[in-house]
Amino acid sequence: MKLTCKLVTVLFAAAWTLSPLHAADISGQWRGEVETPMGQLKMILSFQVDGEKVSGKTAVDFGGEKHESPLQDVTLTGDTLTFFETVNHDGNTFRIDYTGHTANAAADEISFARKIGDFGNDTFVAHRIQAAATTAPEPTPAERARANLNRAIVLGPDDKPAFPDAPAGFNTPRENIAHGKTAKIEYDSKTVGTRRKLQVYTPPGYSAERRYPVLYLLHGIGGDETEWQRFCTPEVIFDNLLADGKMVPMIVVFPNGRALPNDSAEGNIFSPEKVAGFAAFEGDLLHDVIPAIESRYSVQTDRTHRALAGLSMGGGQSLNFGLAHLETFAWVGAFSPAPNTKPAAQLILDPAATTKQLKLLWLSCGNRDGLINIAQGVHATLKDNRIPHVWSVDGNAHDSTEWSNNLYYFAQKLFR
Ligand code: FER
Repeated sequence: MKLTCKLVTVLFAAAWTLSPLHAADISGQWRGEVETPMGQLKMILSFQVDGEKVSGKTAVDFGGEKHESPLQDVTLTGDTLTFFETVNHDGNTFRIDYTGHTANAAADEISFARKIGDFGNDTFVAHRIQAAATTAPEPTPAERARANLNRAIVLGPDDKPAFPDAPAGFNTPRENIAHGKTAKIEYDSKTVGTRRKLQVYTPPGYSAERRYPVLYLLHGIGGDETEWQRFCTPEVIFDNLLADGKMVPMIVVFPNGRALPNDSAEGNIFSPEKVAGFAAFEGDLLHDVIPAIESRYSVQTDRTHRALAGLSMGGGQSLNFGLAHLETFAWVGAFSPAPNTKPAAQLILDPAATTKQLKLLWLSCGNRDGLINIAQGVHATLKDNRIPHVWSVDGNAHDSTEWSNNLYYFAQKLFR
């Protein structure tokens, strides 16, 4: 009896190991060399196996031209491994499909066939050059966040500029025009429980005799209430636009969007605690910043005279808070929005109401910005729901040229 039991167990175990449905261990790094009509392509394939889930990436060196891309739809069934990658070459995006035969994976060998778009096939054998680290260290939130910045960029047909680069001199100070003032202000925040700083631009000739619309302009993950001034000289852009009669006189408020008792951009700016401060700013903005401004400045206080915009983390905040509070803001702008942007389905709860209430929704990103997938996702959802918006993709990266340029055009559209 005991023996039979043991025999059954042994047979079972043997059947399990031999079963073609039991996938081979493919984790680790594999090197392959592919002979293509255009020369030799060297490739490192890396696979991570996490239970049933397999993920990976390719790192390719093609005659000195290097690129990395994530593997998509990695599936390992029996001895067959399939996945694809999307490659961007000379402005064209195409798909490479891989089929691997893994029967000899235990001997560190996988043979692959590739199908390159609609125009080619080849085969190669990859050899394992490094086994998987037995305990892959979990990436820290900071590493995960930074990795996001290096994502492969895939452009779609809509991803084009909506306007040219700002004209020469748009951000050059001019002597012979009137200048606005930028003041440093403090306010008591019930939300954070501290006294907080912000900056306020008032246009030339600001007078309590009239009431002004207000733009709240938010900074990025490494910034604070002074970041826009360090990056982009917004006061110069506004003074010049006003002098040329291209902008409605408005007050522009630069708050600190990290609503924490310690709201400095020092230390690990990607830490979950610091990032959480950007979400908490919703309460500070609505309940503390806006009332402080409206009690001290001569401003119009209805939704059609309030705009919310920002760069990167501030772009994500503008979408998250602006679209959730159309009773407060009718003008919303996101320049290079960051991964703090809520999933698109959560941003647009009621497409018809959103369309009806918004005066302007502005979404932009540079086509060299590794975060562009965030803005692309928002654009796709807006388009699916037929929500009118500006979608502009130009040739910049995640940089101040991008933000200055967008501020220049966005400011001209406001409050008209
Ligand atoms: C991230 C990558 C970038 C992220 C935030 C950023 C919260 C923000 C960048 C910026 O504000 O410039 O993964 O996660």
